[in-house]
Amino acid sequence: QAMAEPRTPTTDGKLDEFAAPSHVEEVRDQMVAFAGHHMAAGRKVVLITSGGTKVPLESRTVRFLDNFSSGRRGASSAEHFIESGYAVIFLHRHRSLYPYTHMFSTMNMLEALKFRSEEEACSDSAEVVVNQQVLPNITKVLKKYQEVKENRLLLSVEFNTLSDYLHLLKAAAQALSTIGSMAMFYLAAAVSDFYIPASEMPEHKIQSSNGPLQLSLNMVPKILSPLVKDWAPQAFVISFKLETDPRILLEKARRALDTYRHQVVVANVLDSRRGYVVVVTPETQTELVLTDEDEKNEVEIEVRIVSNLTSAHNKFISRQK
Ligand code: 9Z3
Repeated sequence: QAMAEPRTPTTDGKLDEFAAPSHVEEVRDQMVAFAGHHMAAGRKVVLITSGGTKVPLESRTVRFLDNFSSGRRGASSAEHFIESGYAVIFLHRHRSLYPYTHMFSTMNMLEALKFRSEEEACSDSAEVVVNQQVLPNITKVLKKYQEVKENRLLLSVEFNTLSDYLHLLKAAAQALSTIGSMAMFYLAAAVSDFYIPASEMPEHKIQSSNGPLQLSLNMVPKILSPLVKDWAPQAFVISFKLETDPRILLEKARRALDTYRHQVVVANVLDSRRGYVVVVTPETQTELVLTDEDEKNEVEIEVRIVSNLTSAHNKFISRQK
């Protein structure tokens, strides 16, 4: 039996309740220039969102609600999109995982460095080099990173709060509407469904001397709705659906497609997200799975996700023509 759910408010896209970051116009101009440059070179552009949003409880924020996402999905996908010929706008949570550095994120930088020679170690101007035993594939990654930088294939934009995220996503959608169906949205960020409106937020730190804390949170309006309908109606749009209960995953994914009428939902369960996802479209349902063999060879599931979506995007573009 279908669950009854309260309707989530939609938005006409005005975002009045959310404070815009001061640099939003500047970022929009950068994104317009980026999209135009790559469109002229015949390159498709994907906007990737990555990492979790932060919802402050106080306006001088000491405490906040966070959504879980390490940013690994987004960072790894960015690399595979670039490998497939896309230019990438990487809209990510400050300090979440980043393309090309994400594989080194757990390492201690000092463990990867050594003095060129033992004698030199005493001098302040000693030359320091990378210990290739600790970072065996560093040359390959560095070469790739520099190539990407030189060809300006990656535009990095950061967010912290839910408000930043909403305004920057809107700006990105407006910027990418200039390139029509050549644009893809890959919305992997974990976005809060709840927030405290500015008018109800205390300015100062909430005091525990006032006793237990009761929070009342508003529903965040569904940004996917104006994105698909108004801001970038020609683009190829993919949202992600995250659940912890696998029994409701596919139903929720289908419901999202029905509600927002975009092209694809990638459905995943928190615990198995690294090795199993389902790519859901109105007509199809495709399971992508990593085998034990894949895991041994350190294959990332993002390579399969990106390959599936880039071919779907190509078909989408040729149908528009
Ligand atoms: C995802 O489902 C991503 O795949 C993960 C990736 C966040 C699980 P990591 O960053 O994890 O590699 O650690 N993202 C979407 C999450 C989300 O909030 N989706 C909303 C929902 O499920 C819809 S937009 O309701």
